[in-house]
Amino acid sequence: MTSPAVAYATRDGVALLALANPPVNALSQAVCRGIIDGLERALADPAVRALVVIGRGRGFCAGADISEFGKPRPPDAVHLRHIIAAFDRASKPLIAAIHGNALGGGLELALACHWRLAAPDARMGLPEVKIGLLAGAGGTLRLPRLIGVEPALRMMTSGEPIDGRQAAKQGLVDELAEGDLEAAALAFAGRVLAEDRALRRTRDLPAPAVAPDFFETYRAALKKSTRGFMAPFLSVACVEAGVTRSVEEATANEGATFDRQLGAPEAKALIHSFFAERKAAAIPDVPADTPTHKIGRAAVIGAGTMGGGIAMCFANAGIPVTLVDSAQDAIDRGLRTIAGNYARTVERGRLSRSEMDARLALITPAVGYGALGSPDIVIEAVFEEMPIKQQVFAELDRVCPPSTILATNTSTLDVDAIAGATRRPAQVIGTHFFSPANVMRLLEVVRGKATAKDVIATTMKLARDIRKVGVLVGVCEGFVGNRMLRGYLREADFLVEEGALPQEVDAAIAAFGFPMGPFAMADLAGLDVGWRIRKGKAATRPNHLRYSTIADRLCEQGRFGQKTGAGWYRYEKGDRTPRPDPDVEALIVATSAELGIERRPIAEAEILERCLYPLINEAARILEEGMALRASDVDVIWLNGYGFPAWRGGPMHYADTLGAKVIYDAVRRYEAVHGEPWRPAPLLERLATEGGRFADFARE
Ligand code: T1G
Repeated sequence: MTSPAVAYATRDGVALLALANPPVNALSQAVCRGIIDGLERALADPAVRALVVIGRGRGFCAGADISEFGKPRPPDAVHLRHIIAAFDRASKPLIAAIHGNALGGGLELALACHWRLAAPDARMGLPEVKIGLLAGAGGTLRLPRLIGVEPALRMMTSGEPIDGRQAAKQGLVDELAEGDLEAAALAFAGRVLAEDRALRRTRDLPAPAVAPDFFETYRAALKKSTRGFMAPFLSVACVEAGVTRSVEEATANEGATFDRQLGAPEAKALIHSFFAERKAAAIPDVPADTPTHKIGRAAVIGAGTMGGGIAMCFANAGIPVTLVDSAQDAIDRGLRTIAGNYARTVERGRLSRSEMDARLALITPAVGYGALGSPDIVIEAVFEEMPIKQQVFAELDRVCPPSTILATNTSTLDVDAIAGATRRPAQVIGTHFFSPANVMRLLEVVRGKATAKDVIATTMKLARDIRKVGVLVGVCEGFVGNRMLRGYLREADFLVEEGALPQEVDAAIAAFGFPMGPFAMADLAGLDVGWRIRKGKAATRPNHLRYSTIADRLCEQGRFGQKTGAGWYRYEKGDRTPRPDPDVEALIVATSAELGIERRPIAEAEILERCLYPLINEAARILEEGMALRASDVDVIWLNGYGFPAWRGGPMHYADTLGAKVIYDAVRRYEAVHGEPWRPAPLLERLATEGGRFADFARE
C-alpha cells in the first residue's frame, strides 16, 4: 500500500495503482497522496514499464472528496492538480481501467492518463455543476479534446454521465472491457508496450475547431434552461478558453475559476443539499442495520391522479402493483391517464415503447379488494376525508395479511387517527407523495405514534428504491411542507389586500428563484382544492385572526384556475400563460375598500420577507416539536417538493446565510403590525440571541 487508501502492485512489468477508499473512492487526501507516491514509485522502478490506475469496490472514483471542501488543508497537501500535472509529465504509459462511476476529479484523473478502458456499463461524467462547481483539474480542457466541444459541454452543463458504450463511441475511452477489467487493462498495457506506442497526452491533442459564434449561441441557449445558476456558464467560459488560449493559460484560468466558485453561495448551497439528502436517510433511533421487509409486490387504493402516479412509481422501479378502485370506469380512467403519461415520455424519447409496455404490464387493475392478494405494502390514495380513510383502513386491515404495511398518502389528516381504525397501528405509516407523484422526487414519510422501526426502515428504503428522497416527519397538521406553506400563502393573500397585485407577488417570488409564485401555483393546483378545505374548517376558524376572502370570492365565481380558464389570472385556450385579469384587480381593490384598507405600493423586499420568513419561523417550531429531525431535512423537503431555488440551498440554509437575528428582528417588526401569526418561534429567538445557526440545532 502506498497509503491506507491506495494499493500498489506490479504484474509482468506493469504497476497497478488501485484506489481503495470505500464507498466511492473519493479523492481524499489519503488517496491523493497514495496516487502521487504510487506514480513516483512506478516511474522510478526500472522494472516497471507501464502503470494502470483502477478502482476497487463499487467503482473507479467519484471525484474530489466533497466533505473536505472548505476544511483547512495540511501544508503538504496533495492537490488533484498536482497529480494531473505529474501524469502529464510521466514518461511511462498510463492506462485508466474504469468500472462503475468515474465522476468529476475521478474522470479528470482518467483523462490525464494516455489511454482509457471501461466496462460497458461504467458511468463517466463531470457532475460538478450539480454541486455548484465546475471541473477544476483539467476536465474543461481535456474532455473537449477527446469528444468534441458540444458533447463535452452537454456533459458539463447537465452534469449527466454517459455510459461505457457511449464513451467508446465518442472516443472518450479507447476500448470496452467485458468481464475481468484488470486483466483487460494489463493486456492492453502489454499491447501498448509491444507496439511501443507513442504516449497520447490528452492535453496535447489538437483543440477542436468551433464556429466563431458557437459559445455565444451556446450561452444564449443555456440561459433558458439554467435560471439562477452560475456554474454552467463558468464551464462554458473555461471550455472556450481551452480551445482559444494556450494550454497553460487555460489550465490556470480553469483553476482560478474553480477556486473562486468553491467559495460562492451557489456552491455552498448545492454542496449543503448534496449532504442534506444523504443525511435525511439517517434516523437517530432507527439504526442503519434495522431489518427491512422486502417489497416484492405493492397495491394502491384509488386510481385518481395521485393513485395513478404512485402506481407508476412502483412500475418504474420494476415492482408489480395492483391498482384498486371501487368502480370500473374509475379504473379505466386511471389506466388511461397512466398510459398517457408514459406515451408522452416515449414521445420525448426518454423511454422506449417496449419499456413503456413492460411497465404497464406491471400494473394490474382491480375493482374492489378481492384481487388484492398479499401485497407487502398498500398505499391508500382516496378522497381526503377522515371517515373515508378510516373505512378503507379498517377494510385493508381485515383483508391483508398481518405482515402487510398499510400506508396513507394523506397530505393533511392525522395518521394516528387513521391507524386507530386498524388492529395493527405499528404497521401503519404515512407516505405523502407530491403531485405529479411519478415526477416529484419528495416523499414525506410520516411516523405515527405506534409505527414500528422496521416499518420506518422499510419505507425509507422503499423511497430510495422508487427513486424518491424520503424524509421522516412527525404527525401534525400539514406535516412539514404544507404546514410551512400555510404562512407563505396567508401573507401572499394579505399582501394583495394591502396593495400588491398577484402578478407583483409572483414576480418577486420568481425573481427570488422559485419556478412560480403562490398565485400562479394556486391556479395550477386548482383553487377549488383549497376552497373545499377552507369551507370544511370555517366553523372552527378562530374569529380573532385575520382571514382573506378574495380566494373564496374567486371560487364563488367559478374561477378555479387553469382548469376553468380563470382564477387569479385568466388563461387563453390551450395556453398555460397566466395573464393579469382586470376583473380580478377590480375585485381586489373593492375588497380592500370594504376592509377599509388604504392600498399602498409594496416593495419586493417586503414581499419576500412576508412570504419567506413565516416559512422559516414555522420551521423553527417544527424543529422544536421534533416534527422534523434536523434543519437540513426541512431544506430537502422544500427543495424537492416546493421548488425552493436549489442555488439557495433551502429555507433553513438560506436563513443561516442571512442570520437568525436578521430574520428575528423582521419577524418582530411584522408582529408589531400584524400580531399573533407573526409571533417568533422560541428557537428563532434563541438562535437570534445566541448568534446560533439552524444547521447546528439538535433537539434535546
Ligand atoms: N465526496 C465525498 N463523499 C462522497 C462523494 C464525494 N465525491 N460521493 C459520494 N460520497 C459519499 C456520500 O455522501 C455517501 O455517504 C456515500 O458516499 C455513498 O454515496 C476538481 C473538485 C457517486 C453517483 O459530484 O453523485 O471532483 O451518506 O449515497 O446513490 O473537478 O454519490 O453513506 O455517509 O450518493 O450510489 C464531483 C458525487 C466532486 C459525485 C453514488 N463528484 N457523488 O451514488 O451513493 S467535485 C460528484 C455522487 C470534483 C474536480 C472537482 C453519488 C454517486 P454516506 P451515495 P449512490
